[in-house]
Amino acid sequence: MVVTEAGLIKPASRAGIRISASASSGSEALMRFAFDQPRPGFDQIGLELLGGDQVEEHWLIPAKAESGRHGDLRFCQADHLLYIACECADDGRTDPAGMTERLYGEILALAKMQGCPTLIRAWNFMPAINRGEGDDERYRRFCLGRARALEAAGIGDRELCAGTAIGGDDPHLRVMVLTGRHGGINIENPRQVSAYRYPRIYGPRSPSFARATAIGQPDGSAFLMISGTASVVGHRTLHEGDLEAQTAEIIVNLDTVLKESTQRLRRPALGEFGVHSLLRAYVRHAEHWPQVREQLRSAWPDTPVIGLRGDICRSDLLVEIEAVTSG
Ligand code: 3EB
Repeated sequence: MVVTEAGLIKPASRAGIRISASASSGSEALMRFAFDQPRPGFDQIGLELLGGDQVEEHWLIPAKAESGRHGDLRFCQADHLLYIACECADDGRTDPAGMTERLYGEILALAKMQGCPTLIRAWNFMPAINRGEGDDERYRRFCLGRARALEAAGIGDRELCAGTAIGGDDPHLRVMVLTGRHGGINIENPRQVSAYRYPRIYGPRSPSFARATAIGQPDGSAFLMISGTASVVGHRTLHEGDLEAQTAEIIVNLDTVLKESTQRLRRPALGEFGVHSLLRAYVRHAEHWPQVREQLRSAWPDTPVIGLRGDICRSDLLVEIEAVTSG
């Protein structure tokens, strides 16, 4: 993937991706998330929906999509994009490192086999993410398994993608990955140390994700996927125990990623979220959702938001927000 002098990104596929709150005629769904209730054929993330502007998320593509199964993996492929999802029973008590390494190994092998080996976006959900002390914390063990699988597949720090890792109460490890024949462009946040360079104090292997990944659209615009973003500056958590301050810090972090993307990709339209964007907020305590929603409404009044109850992967973090936008 190349950004030319003019800031143009080579399209990731011949068809463009669009996110929508519902199905739409003329487009096929590459990925669908239903947050409110189990619905056949929809991907569940196993978190409680707290509210917001929509109850489903459809990632649509104007191309024929073909679905299939491969062992424990489900996949959907359209044009040069491939979505792979899987869920594994996880009681929240066993060490997730081995299971994560195996699952990621299978996902990366399938992606390669299907001709879409490059990571574009990943989500990870698991129970009891903060259980365990120090390096035994389940999130840290998950990071170890993921890092080993990526390493075995020859995927380096430059080839990571935007990510989310959240804990919930549902007893499954769920991994969802969007890959492509061609990759995207990764954007880091100048206020934050890249997660893949976090120091040893956060675990035996650094988290394998980029702060954001952009892919080119056939019309020359960019589709930007921003990772789960928390109140982290440098590599440290800020505002422990203070919801309002953590949310304000996240808003600054998201704004910084937008500004960085605008400059790197030379697309002024990426500078602000709007009606065409979508925010997903994960809050550790359900009663915190109204406050987060209010702060997001003040920052970006027109932007749709979805609120979910989830545990953030550092126990001192109360809220994390991911985003999709285009321009
Ligand atoms: C952080 O900034 C918050 O391990 O895939 C955010 C998004 C976080 C993704 C991951 C972790 C992950 O470090 C944590």
